[in-house]
Amino acid sequence: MKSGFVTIIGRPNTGKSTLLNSIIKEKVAIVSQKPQTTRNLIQGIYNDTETQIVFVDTPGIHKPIDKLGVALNSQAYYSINDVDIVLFVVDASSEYGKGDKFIIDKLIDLKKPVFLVLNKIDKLTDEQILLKINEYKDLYEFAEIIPLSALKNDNVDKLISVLRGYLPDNVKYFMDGETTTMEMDFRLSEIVREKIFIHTNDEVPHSISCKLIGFEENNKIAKVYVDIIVDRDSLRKIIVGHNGSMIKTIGHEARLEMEQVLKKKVYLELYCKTIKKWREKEKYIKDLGYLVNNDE
Ligand SMILES: Nc1nc2c(ncn2[C@@H]2O[C@H](COP(=O)(O)OP(=O)(O)OP(=O)(O)O)[C@@H](O)[C@H]2O)c(=O)[nH]1
Ligand SMILES: [Mg+2]
Repeated sequence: MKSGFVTIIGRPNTGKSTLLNSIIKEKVAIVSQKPQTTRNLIQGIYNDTETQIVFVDTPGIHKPIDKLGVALNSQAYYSINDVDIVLFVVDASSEYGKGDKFIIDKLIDLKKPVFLVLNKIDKLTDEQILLKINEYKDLYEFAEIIPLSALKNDNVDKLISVLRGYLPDNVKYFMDGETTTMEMDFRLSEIVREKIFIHTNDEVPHSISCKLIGFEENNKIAKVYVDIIVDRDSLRKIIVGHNGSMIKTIGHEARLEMEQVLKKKVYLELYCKTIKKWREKEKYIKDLGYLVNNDE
């Protein structure tokens, strides 16, 4: 029996949450085509007969433009120091850039194994993959370099088998069958946030937050009430849409996904509220759960 904690870090949009879901074989983290989707540390638990690995998905490290951005980065930094092994995920189909260098600099003097995960290799030829490995191998003393495709689930099993050799512990932290430590409140509000990320553009998805404000259930049906918080009144119009069409689409898609997670019928009510400039107010950033702890 081998076990340990592994964090998944990298720039926004490199496929960290997709990788977590692919490893856990369940959707525990929301995913979108837009950067800065993940805002919290999200734990997923991988189990097989000889291994238990607790993976921590993190917000993409970026140049922050508001207090929310600072809080997101600080969660990723916190997780680096809180685990046994670091997976640094890059999008192998994009150019190595300043953002990657910034992260590599953060890893200098880190006395734990760092794996480089070259993700999105489904977009590359074998030759291009080799070129990428060569490009990265001298930038840091990576313990391992693993090319894979999180989306196509290609070579993800290899990552697990290589990780096994680095796990430091031999105790189980969680019961078999447990796939995540995230509370259902959080998972349900995140489903709504994902649909907003998918259906709105520009600053809109980054300006909203979602919070579960009510939950009741019996054997047959769950009633779920979620607040969509926007940071200015003009965004409420966009979220509601023409004749309520946008909020209907968001609600419909979110409800279908909640029914899969809860395995019962769901009645979902969404409310849109304004908290002016919440992304600049530490009180709300904390209240909405985007801080690791009071010291961060
Ligand atoms: N082609 C391809 N696309 C991928 C792969 N992995 C992830 N993606 C896509 O990349 C986009 C970003 O994926 P996420 O998993 O949300 O990325 P992330 O790193 O968690 O992003 P943040 O939470 O914003 O930091 C989505 O559109 C994914 O479908 C992959 O292996 N191949
Ligand atoms: Mg993510």
